[in-house]
Amino acid sequence: MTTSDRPHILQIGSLLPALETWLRERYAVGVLDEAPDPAAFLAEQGARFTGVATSALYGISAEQIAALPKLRVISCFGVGVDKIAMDAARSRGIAVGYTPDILNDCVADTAFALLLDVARATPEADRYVRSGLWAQRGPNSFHLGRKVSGARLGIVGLGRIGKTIARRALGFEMDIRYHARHAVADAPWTHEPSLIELARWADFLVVITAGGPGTRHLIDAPVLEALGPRGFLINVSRGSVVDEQALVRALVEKKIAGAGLDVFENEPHVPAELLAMDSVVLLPHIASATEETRLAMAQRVIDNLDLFFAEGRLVSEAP
Ligand code: NAP
Ligand code: 8YV
Repeated sequence: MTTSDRPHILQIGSLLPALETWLRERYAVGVLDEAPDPAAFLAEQGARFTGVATSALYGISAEQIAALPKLRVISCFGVGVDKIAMDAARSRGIAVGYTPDILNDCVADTAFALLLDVARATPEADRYVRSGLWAQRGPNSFHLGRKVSGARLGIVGLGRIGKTIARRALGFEMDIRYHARHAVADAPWTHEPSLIELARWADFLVVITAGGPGTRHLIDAPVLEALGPRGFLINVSRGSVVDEQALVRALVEKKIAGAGLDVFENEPHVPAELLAMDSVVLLPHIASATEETRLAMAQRVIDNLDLFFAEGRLVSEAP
């Protein structure tokens, strides 16, 4: 393919530097958020793009898709497609590629990091040492944590990542149950059709459903109430799945014991109450963020585009 034959790809926002390099080696790339007026850029140049490279964080809106009349493929860096206007893409027969499975290990590892951190209060303990309080107050002066090994783990969403989290939990000899709309045929763990009952039973409730309107505020005040004053919430799915105001109230009123959060309703903004609490551990949406996994995700973004432009199909097509 000569340089002038290259398909034109619209890059929605900044991506992993290696991915940006690989895109430019293969395609004619225009970057939407580098344009001084992105809407004017789309109106003037939208008709030249046949592909889009985006991420789970940026997605692509129905309005943006409408401004790309020749668009044939969207390749997303990430597995969550809640920010991609899937209906608008489907109605035009636009293929949507994503990066499933590649990130299961790292997201599951992060869920466990958060779970151990909240149970054993390791970030708070680290602050205790650094602030000099340990030296001042002496041995055994830090409060006791909660035991993870053998505890009850409730998983909300037993998909690719949920199953990987469950397998991690076997190593901790945890008692595992899960909630999803459907029982998973090949899963040896108990399916709990009632989310409230799962929360009532669990010591740790780990949320790893898809995002989007179908799961908005699935974790609400009654679920948190059921989790109870000795229960911990971990969220590595999407901020939208948890009613954040209800969560803040539950934490302030000590209706739950603590929370480990990688995702928030209005990223990168985190409610001020959470920033001031020792009972929460807060991460900046980094569950998949290792060099190995992010590079593998970038490779899949490229592979999806390359295969689409060569053969009209994708390595991983979003359902
Ligand atoms: P997946 O294989 O599609 O699994 C999604 C699970 O959610 C399924 O078990 C599904 O089961 C369940 N679910 C969907 N709607 C539900 C509802 N209303 N109530 C209860 N359960 C529901 O997806 P995955 O690859 O494991 O990824 C899951 C999500 O993790 C992604 O969509 C993304 O949002 C998030 N994620 C976050 C990060 C991060 O950086 N924090 C990284 C990667 C992924 P049923 O259909 O039977 O209900
Ligand atoms: C993002 C994620 O892709 O895969 C997902 O759904 O949320 C993450 O892995 C990542 O934050 C990069 O945008």
